[in-house]
Order: sequence, then C-alpha cells, then structure tokens
Amino acid sequence: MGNFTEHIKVPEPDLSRYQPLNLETVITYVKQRPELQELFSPDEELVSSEVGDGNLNLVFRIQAKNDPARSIIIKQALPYVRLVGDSWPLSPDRAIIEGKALAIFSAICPDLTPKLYYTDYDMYLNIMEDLAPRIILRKGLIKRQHYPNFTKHIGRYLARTLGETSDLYLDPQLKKWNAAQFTNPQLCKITEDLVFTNPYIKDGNGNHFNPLIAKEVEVIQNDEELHAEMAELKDAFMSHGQALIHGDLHTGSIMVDAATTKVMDPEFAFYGPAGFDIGAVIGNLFLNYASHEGHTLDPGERREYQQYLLDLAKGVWENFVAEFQFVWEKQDPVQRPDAYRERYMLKLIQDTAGFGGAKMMRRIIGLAHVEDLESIADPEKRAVAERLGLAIGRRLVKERSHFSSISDIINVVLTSRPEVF
Ligand code: SR1
Ligand code: MG
Repeated sequence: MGNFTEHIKVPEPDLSRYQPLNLETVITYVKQRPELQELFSPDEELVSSEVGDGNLNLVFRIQAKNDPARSIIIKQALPYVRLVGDSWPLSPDRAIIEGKALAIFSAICPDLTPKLYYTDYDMYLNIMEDLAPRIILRKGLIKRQHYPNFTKHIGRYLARTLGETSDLYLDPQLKKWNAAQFTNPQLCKITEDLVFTNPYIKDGNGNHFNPLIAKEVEVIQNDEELHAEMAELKDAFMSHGQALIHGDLHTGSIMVDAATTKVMDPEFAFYGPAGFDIGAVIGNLFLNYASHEGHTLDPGERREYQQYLLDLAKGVWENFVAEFQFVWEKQDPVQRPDAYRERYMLKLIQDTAGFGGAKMMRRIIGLAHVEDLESIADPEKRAVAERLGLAIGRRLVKERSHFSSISDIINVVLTSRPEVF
C-alpha cells in the first residue's frame, strides 16, 4: 500500500510581514491605512483600548479622541489560542476566512452584519464597524432583557445565509469554488475536539467542570448510546458540506439593541451542516434558560423569563422556516418535489436539535464555558443550572430522531429537570 498523504500539500501561513499589534502600534497602523482616511483625519488624536473577551484573538477599539462615537474595531488573529497561550499554536489564516465570510454574509444580509472596511492579508486582521453601544446578546439575556426583533432578524439571517450558499440556490459549480475558499481545517478541528470528542472522554483534554456535577458528568461519559449519537453528529459536521455556515453562532457572536441585531465573528466559517448554526442559536438560548435556575431566584420571575426564552427559540425556528420559503419557491417540482422538501426540513430540525444539544453539553464539561453559567457565583446554585443544561442537551441529542417539529424540541426543555438524570 502506498502512502498517498505525501501528495497532500498543507499551506503554511506567511508571517514575514505579520506583527501582533498593541495599544500604541494599532494607532500608527490606523493612521497609515488609506481605507480609513475618510473616517479619521491624519493629524487628529486617536485613543485605543483592548476590548477582546473571546478565546482566540486581539480586539482593539480605536476612537477619535474628540468624537468617541467615531470609532472602528480591529480584530487581529494571534498565531496561537489566546485562551491557552502559545503552547497551542493556531494559524492566523482564520482572519482571512473571517474577512471573506463577512464579505459574503454582508452581501446577503447587509443590515445584520458589521460593515467590513478592510482585510489585511499580511497582518491577519479585519477592520470593522464598531457595533457599540449594542451589547453582546448573551449579556442581555443574563439580565433578562427582551429583544422584540431578534427572532425575525436571526431567522432571516439563518435562512438567507444558509439558503443562498447551498446547492438548493447557488449554481453547483460556484458552490464548489466557494467551498474551496472556505477550507478551514484548524478551526474545524477545534470544534471536532471541543464539541464532539473531549467532553465525552474521562479527563478529556481541556475538560473542567464544577465538582458538584461530577456524578452527571460520569453518566454522560459512560453513556454509550450518547457516544454513538455524538459520532454521527461529528461525522455530519465533518462531511456534510450543505451550506456556508458561520460555525460559531453562539449568543456571544451576536450584538443587539432594542431594535437591531448584528452577527459577527465568522472565523469558524466553512461548508458544513446548516443545522449546526441553527442549533448553536437555539442551544445557547437553552443554556441561558438553564442559567436562570441560578440567576433568577424568584420562581414567578424565573418562569416568566424562561418562557420568553422558549418563545425566542420557537420564533427563531419559525422565522427561519418562513424565510427559507424563498429557496423552495425556486425548485423544479420534478427534481425536488414537495416530499423532498418535507424530508429536508425534517432532517434539518433533527440536526438542529442534535447540534444544539452537543453545544450545550460542551459548554458545561469541556474547555470553553459560557458566562451565563460561569457568572452564577454560588457553586450549589450553578450546579442546579448545569445539571439542567446537561439533562436538556443529552436528551436533545439522544431523542432527536423522534422530533418532527420545534414543539418537540421545546417539550424536551419543559419536561427536563436537574434532578432527573
Ligand atoms: C479554544 S477556542 C474555544 C471556543 O471558542 C470559540 O468561540 C469556539 O466556540 C471554540 O470552540
Ligand atoms: Mg468568536
């Protein structure tokens, strides 16, 4: 047997003109960028701050000193995982992927995507619209805020980005060229490991969790049926290039105010299963739902907000389905008849449930957790919320083949209890 892998060329990033920026050099950099000369005049004073709280990158805000509302964001990829340090190298190519994905997603949904000023292929950075004073959706949900336009916006974002980049809509040759632009092996590997693999292995790499939920974690790590489902979901993630997906669409990748919604940070973008993005949104709403077991101690207030979160999840799916009609209206009834549409949508809701559930469990057991749960100071109260999150996530994954509607998914949340595992 020959070794064919020697014929596979793995491209190396060119770091010869790359410098990680700091609070001073970022200002010099901005002043030199021709694309920003209309925004900032060459001799005006600029102020920089580091605003990144993500796991991977440097994020700077640069403001005109005399007019702070005139501002931009520079997001620069480091050649390693920021959360862990330089012991975990990671190609800064993700900044190029993010720039290309932002360009596509903003061509599809300009009002729901930050404006991209420039992608610097040498410095591995993107210069973008500053989305402040909007806040990260996750933070708003922790404070029990309401966002009346969110489901309409995100339903349209999901339907148009997933629909327009799929074979249901895009010319199949263009789709394949597009897929080639979004080969993203290193970031996919993070998801393959951190979402689908490590949390299910005892002492899996990077795993950490509240010691009070050790019993539930043990059940999950010994659940062979769950592991088989997880292998199937991982296989779908790795091999089902259905649409250009955002790839990390949790509630920390969405910024909101009372009226508007913006989806940012698509550095994990690649051609993958559409349900991974829808599941990410819904799974993160359910993580927030579980977190109110610890944040909102008044039972009436808690029930009311948890019901609101379930209404949001239902609204996300229903708005997605309504917006996704544009794809079905375009189909040839012989090649893709109604019966095919029904099968496609059935598979999609089951994928949404499975990926959503997987994303819930990884945020409780795996390397990267979420503020919704981490900000519950009392470990006992946090454990109650985490148990509920695990119970919902596990059932979404294991029971998904019986689901045919969003009500089936919501019903899992309504009938799960932290104490029943
Ligand atoms: C090591 S990166 C950890 C996580 O941060 C990102 O937001 C992704 O969700 C990734 O899995
Ligand atoms: Mg991110």
